[in-house]
Amino acid sequence: MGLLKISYVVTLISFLWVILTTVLPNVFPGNFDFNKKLQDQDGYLNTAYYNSLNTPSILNNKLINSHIMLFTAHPDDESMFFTPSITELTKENYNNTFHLICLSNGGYDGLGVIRERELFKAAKILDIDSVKILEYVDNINQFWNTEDIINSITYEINLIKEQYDFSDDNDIILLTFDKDGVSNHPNHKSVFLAVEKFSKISNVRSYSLKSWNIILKYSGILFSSIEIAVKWLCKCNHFRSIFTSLNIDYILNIFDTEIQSDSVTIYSDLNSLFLNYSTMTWVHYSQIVWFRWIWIFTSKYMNSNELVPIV
Ligand SMILES: *[C@@H]1O[C@H](CO)[C@@H](O)[C@H](O)[C@H]1NC(C)=O
Ligand SMILES: CC(=O)N[C@H]1CO[C@H](CO)[C@@H](O)[C@@H]1O
Repeated sequence: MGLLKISYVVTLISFLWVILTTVLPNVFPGNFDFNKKLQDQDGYLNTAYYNSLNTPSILNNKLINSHIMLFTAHPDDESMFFTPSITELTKENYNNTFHLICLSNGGYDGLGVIRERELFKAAKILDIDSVKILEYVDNINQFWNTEDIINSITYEINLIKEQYDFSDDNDIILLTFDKDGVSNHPNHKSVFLAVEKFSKISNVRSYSLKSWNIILKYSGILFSSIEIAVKWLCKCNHFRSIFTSLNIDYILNIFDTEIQSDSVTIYSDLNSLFLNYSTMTWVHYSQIVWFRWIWIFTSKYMNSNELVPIV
């Protein structure tokens, strides 16, 4: 009986999530007048080129017309943590070129060669323009040397500038983990430390993926749905004042991220969620052990990302 009730609740939340992320943005598409032509050609539910939930903060933060370089530590990091950002930022209207630089081949269990192949396949599905795997040694007990990584970052940036024939650092945006690295993995943290240091000594903008606490992390679509519902409702002054009077920190924070433009929240819609699920299950099959299934269906990182500028 208890199980039946849980399944009702899960079904209800799933329907709610689809309405909030996919149906409502189509009914209220927002008014973005860039690349009109592409919008008009969009056959799929009008969300393949922009999404009224995500597009405003992406435009505010100028995450457009750029070369976005995502630095990860292992093949599958991009699919486990960053898919909402990748599927959103690679949409054609934003005119970004997306580069993935993975610092190791994830060979800790001896599956390096398979995982390299999987990464290239995932990149194809995710519409990533270029992929490179570096030769750092995958080890859950080891930090990588910050200066080494900074040298690698500098080298890769110069390579891309050369390949795509531009010289302005403002055309580049770096993206990586934050100081907690989602899971506290020392390899993840090392990449953050290097990107952080690099962005201090250069003009390159960089963003980190916010690590959530354990409750948010395993909340699947629950808190995402609440956040989006609050965002929709607070467009109406009446609800806004009700919410403000409740004075709940969690909800006030959602307001803040909606109003302040310095952090970018990205939510998947139904289309990109399926894409996320399938890259993880279909492409990174060597990594699908039982606990990864739990991750896929309970992790909030599979349906939303919060990107915070590194300063
Ligand atoms: C697209 O981005 C590139 C830089 O990556 C820029 O040179 C070009 O002008 C942009 N195109 C449009 C239509 O804004
Ligand atoms: C299978 C699928 O849904 N693919 C879509 C995923 O998202 C990208 C970018 O938003 C689209 O270009 C794909 O068609």
